[in-house]
Parts: sequence; structure tokens; C-alpha cells
Amino acid sequence: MKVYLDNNATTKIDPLVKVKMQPFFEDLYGNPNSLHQFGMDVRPHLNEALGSMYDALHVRDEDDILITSCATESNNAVLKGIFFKYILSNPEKNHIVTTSVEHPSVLDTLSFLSEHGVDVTYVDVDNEGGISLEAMMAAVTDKTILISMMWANNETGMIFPVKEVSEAAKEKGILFHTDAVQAIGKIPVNLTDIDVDYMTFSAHKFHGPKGIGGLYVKKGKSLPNLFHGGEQMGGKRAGTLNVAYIVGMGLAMKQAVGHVEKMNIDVRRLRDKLEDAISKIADTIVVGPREKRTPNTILVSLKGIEGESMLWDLNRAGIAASTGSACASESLHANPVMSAIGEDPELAHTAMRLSLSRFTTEEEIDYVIEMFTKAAERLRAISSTYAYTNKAS
Ligand code: C6P
Repeated sequence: MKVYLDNNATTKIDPLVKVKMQPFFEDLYGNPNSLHQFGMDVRPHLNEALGSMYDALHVRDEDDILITSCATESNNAVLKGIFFKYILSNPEKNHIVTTSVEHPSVLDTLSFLSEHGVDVTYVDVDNEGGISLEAMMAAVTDKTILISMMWANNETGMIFPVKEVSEAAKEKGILFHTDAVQAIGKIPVNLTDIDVDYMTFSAHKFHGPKGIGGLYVKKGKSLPNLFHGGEQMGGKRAGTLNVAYIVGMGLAMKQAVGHVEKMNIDVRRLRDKLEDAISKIADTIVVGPREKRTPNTILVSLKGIEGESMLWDLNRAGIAASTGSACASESLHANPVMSAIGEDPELAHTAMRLSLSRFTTEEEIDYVIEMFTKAAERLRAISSTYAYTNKAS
């Protein structure tokens, strides 16, 4: 059996999305900015896709959704845009507050900007992997121009207090950006209810295609372009529009948002079943209370077992999981969220992330429970033999 439990890294395409995209690789290939019939034929589909995104996220007509190539681009566009629009012209307001557990597309961009005079405060997570309103606002100074805080963490699934922090930021006249990549399709994301200035998303996290994402920009909060060179997207993001992928993203988002209830009932039940079984294994730590997490995610540490060894065992059994964020998994590494939470530095090397999707089945979870338990027993037996041999020598 093959089981994919790395849905926070990327997801499979919803079969309906694949069907919807197909004509745009065949007959409907015109450039939507062209004035001929081929171009005009695709325009309504583009508008329909954008309309689906406005509806799914409850975006007001006067606000913008910019199409980007991925969440990494959206995060770069916001942070560099704030730098060019505000900080360069007024270095007195050069302070950005963020969390220490953001995705590298935020952390690395801020590290780059700090070489150009931006002062960044990184707020640490508490011992549950959470972030409090108080901790975020305590980091604010009279120089703060922006708060950037993810909606849900990609490694633990912990949901951060976006509504509270965005309201507090607004009261102080501070701009607010959230990276909602891991929230859309898992928990309600309603921009009428939650007033953010900028919000990042990416289609491949909710069963859409890879290489397409978006950035919500509130009316009056527009930023300078990251890409120049064309009139596409109302002149706000140059480059020929990838209609097939935009159409795919529109339907994928509609479908994902329509399945949030399923995620919170059916997928949550499967996640909890898996978590209960894993928690029975001795010396296991699951990060964060499950009711404060997205319904599909588990970040677990099995004391004494390296995350990578466990992943190899699972991989041999056809099960895909990860030690954490996929973009940091090519080298043996300490999981940064575990490092931030744990007093025990060893924990950071034992982390494993299991992330389900609405396509995960009960049969798959039963199989994972069996294989996970066996792998843990095998690796524990090896590590105790090793400890014994070492003691004897
Ligand atoms: N996280 C993970 O394994 P792109 O690929 O650019 O569309 O998405 C980047 C990104 C941005 N923000 C968050 C919160 C994310 O989780 C990701 C992608 C994957 O956790 C791959 S590193």
C-alpha cells in the first residue's frame, strides 16, 4: 500500500481540477490580454476563476487578489514592497515584527532586508508551539511598520491568533500580513470577518496545481511591483497569465473551502485516531493541543529515534511523511519549531510531521498505525542494543 501523509508539503491535484484545466492546454491557449478571439475566448474563464477566489475567501470587490507563481513570491512581494514603499522613504519606521517559526520565504527575505537597514523582531513560540497576542504586541515599538504572522504553522499545524493581532495592529496604525498557506481549506478563512491588509496563499497546498499562488491586497494598501514589464493584473504583476493554472486554482480553492467541514469532522477524526495510536508508544511527544491545530497535522517526536531513520522505515513501507518543512529536508537538520519549543536539544532531531488530506482514507490510517508502531519498535530495539554495546565496550 502507498500512503501519502505529507500534505503540508504539497497535495495531489483534485481530479475535478485536472479535468477543468485540460482545455487550456488544448484549444483555449490564447493570451487573455490579446484582442483577438483566441484571447477573448479565455477571458471569461479567468474572470470565473478569480470570482471563485473572491467568493471562497469572502473578499470585497474593491480589494485585490494578485496572482503570483507561489506563496514564496507573494511573501517576497509583501515584505520587499513594504521596504520599497515605506521603509526606504522613512527609515524612522523600519521595524517589522514576525514569529521565529515563519516559512523561510518570510524569514530569509527578512534576513535579506535586515542587511538593508530593516530591524526585525522574531517572537518565539511558547512551549505548546503557540503564539499569543500579548507576545506579538509586546514586540511592537513606535517604529513598527508591519506585523507578519502566519495563520497556521506548516510544521505543527498550530493556529495563530490572526484576528486578534490584526485588530491590535490596526488600532496602532501598523500594517498586517498573514501567510495563510496552511490555513485555506483546513479552517475557515473569511476576510470579511478578519481584517488583514495582505494575505498569501498557494494552490498546491489545497489540491490545485504547483507553481501558482496569490496575494490578497486590501484596498488602499497597494505595494510597488516585484515584477515590472507588462500590464497584466492591472499593471500590478507583469508576466503572461498562466490561465490553465489560475483556472485550476480557482476551482481547487472553491472545492477546498467547500470541504472545510469535512476536514474538521472526517479528517480530524482520522488524524486523532492516528495520534491516539502514536501517543501510546512510550516517550512520545506530540506538539500542541489538538484543538488548537489544523485538523490534518501532527508533529511528533519519539525520544531516542532520529526522525530521518523513522522516515526511511516508513518510506520502505510505502508511507510518505517528513521531518518538517520540505524545503529544509534535503540535509539532516534540527527541526526549527521543535528547537524553539524543546528544552531538550535532542528533540529537534526526532521530529516527524504527518499531514493528512481530505483524500486520506481510514484503511490508509490503519495501515500507517501498524507500520509506524512496528518501525518505532524496531528502531527502539536497535538503539537499545547500540546503547548496551557502547556501555559494554
Ligand atoms: N511549505 C512545507 O513542507 P510555495 O511552495 O512557495 O508555494 O509555498 C511556500 C510556503 C509558504 N508558507 C508556508 C506556511 C508554507 O508552508 C510554504 C510551503 C512546504 O512545509 C514546503 S517548504
